[in-house]
Amino acid sequence: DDGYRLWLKYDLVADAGQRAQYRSAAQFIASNGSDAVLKTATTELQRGLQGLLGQPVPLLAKAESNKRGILLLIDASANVSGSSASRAGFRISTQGRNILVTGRSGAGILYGVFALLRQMQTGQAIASLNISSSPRIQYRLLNHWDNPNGTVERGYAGSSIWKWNELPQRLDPRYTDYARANASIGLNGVAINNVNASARYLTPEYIEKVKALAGVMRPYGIRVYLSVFWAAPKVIGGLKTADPLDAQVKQWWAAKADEIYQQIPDFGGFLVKANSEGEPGPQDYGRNHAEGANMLATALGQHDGIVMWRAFVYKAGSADRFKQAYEEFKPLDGQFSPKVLVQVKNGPIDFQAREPFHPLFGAMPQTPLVLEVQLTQEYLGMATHWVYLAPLFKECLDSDTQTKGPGSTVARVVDGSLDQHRISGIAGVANIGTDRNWTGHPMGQANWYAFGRLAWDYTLTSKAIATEWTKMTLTREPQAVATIVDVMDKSRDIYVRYTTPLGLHHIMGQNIHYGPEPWLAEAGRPDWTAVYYHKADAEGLGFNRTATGSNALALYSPGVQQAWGDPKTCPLNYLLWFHHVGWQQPLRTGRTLWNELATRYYTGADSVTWMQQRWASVQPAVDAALHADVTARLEIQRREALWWRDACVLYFQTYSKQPIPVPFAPPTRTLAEVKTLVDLYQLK
Ligand code: BDP
Repeated sequence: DDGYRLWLKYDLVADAGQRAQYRSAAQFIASNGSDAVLKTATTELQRGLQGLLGQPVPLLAKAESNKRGILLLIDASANVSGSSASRAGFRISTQGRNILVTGRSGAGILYGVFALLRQMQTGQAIASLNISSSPRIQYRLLNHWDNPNGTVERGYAGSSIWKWNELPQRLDPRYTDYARANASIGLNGVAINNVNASARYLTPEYIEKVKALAGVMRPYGIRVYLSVFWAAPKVIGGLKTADPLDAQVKQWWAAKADEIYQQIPDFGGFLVKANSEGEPGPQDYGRNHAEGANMLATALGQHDGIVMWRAFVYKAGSADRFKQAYEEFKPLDGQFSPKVLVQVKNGPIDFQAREPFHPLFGAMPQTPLVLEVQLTQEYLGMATHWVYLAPLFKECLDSDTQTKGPGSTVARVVDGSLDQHRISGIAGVANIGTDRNWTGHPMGQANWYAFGRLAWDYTLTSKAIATEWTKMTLTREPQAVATIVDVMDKSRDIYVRYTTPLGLHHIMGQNIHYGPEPWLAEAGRPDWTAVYYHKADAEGLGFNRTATGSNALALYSPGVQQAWGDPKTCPLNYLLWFHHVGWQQPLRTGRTLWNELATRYYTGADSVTWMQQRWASVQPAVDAALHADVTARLEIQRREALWWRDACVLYFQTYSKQPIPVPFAPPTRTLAEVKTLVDLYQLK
């Protein structure tokens, strides 16, 4: 198994009794209408059933009374659960002899078909069905950080899947397989290029290429979006300025939007990184983010598109990077046009293995906020460490901002229900590329899958999603499924333990963001170093963000401040995010900070051995090539967990001056030796 088929394998149902039941329930497919997405649904159902049942299932114009079959019906008044605004919901029900899939649109039916196939892929009964489901979040996007030259920023699975040199004439079949995979998990949008955007995408030549891609996505209910380069009017428009209040600039963008919509009538809109990490933006002209975003919203005019304006900004100079996005954006709440959503990363720094939720969630009630998470494992071991990310996503979504009393979760900010927003969105930075198995690490597929499933319904549990995925992708053998799901479920906590326990953050290798480099003290800016964040000294460790420190804690609601503000009661997972704690300070665990820290590094690294053992035990139930691939990656992970452990305990020990606690054996290499390892990765 080369992994190309992802979770859409549709292999023959092995259990003969179950197969017979499915066969008798699916003797034909009948559908109404000529909607293009409905047609996709019909084809997909035929394809899925053919594989699962091992026999072709005919497509009929209408139900046959003496047979049992599956009816796909677009019904504008279909009774689907959830928000009445959603056209994407579906219902699957048993109606007499038949299974009926209804939805208010072709897309609804398509999602229903994938849900029905999933029932069979995971071995559920289909005798009496009553499933109703609607997406909780409206715009569910992947963000590709792909460049025109085929590279992918922070991509670890090969090159970009978009072959710009071949477009628009040749459409790589992978585009269709990609669209299909996204649709199967409920995603409905794709921003196809890097947020550090090239202006080139807005040239007529590229718009034609994008149009060709949009043509592939459309039958799967997916809209295409572009990341735009703020200074495009200057770079490709020949204007002298990109000032959002300049009449010519406004006109240029409006004309550009018209040009795009003429080619791509269902174009989704713009994603913008401005005045961030050296990118140009409205502030270059003394304007603010709202003035920039609103100008683009106006340029979209009557077209059905949106602007997703990123809040990932951190100006050099202010005392704590943690606070900078908040300081720039919070005052603008209420100033954004109705077509604008502000896109906020899950945490205040940058996709660390664990972050407290971003303080902007709950703080901008008048602005719809898109939650941005990262599927590509920039800070989580790239494509060699097995880290299942659903627990990370859930941790953020389930966090209670308490801004409107208890239960004001990030999820309810994002889905718009907390503040009654008309539009809502979620974005995942894609982890796919041209690698045959799409994601490099075979287990990375689960992160793509889990993102889609949570974007659709964030109330699903990480374990339930892992179970579905494992059954569809790896094995149906119950013991193996349980073992794999258990490893997945614990994998993220294990990664945190051997890299950044107790709330440490941003102590990774410079630029590559791989491996440990806690001693990093000089970089392009102070907030790109490690010492800026961990603040180790003779007394202790951690960033004091309470009132006696940077006071970033004050950005949260009083309830959250209370929960995190006292080092004695602050959850240990966030401790060093908010407190500078003495090395000898006893923690709730009964150990001192130093002993707890060392214990976590040691047990974390040892847990990788546990992962290896668990994975070895499922060998008979999993494809041999895939099993060997993961086994090899786990060996690398084990080696690198030891690298992290040794680097961090030896380095922090130079401050704590404490011995490695029993029963752990001190590292057999010196700090100087470990320090050279990161140079190998950075090609120094
Ligand atoms: C950081 C990445 C950088 C991205 C940036 C962003 O290191 O490559 O451009 O985020 O999100 O995580 O804009």
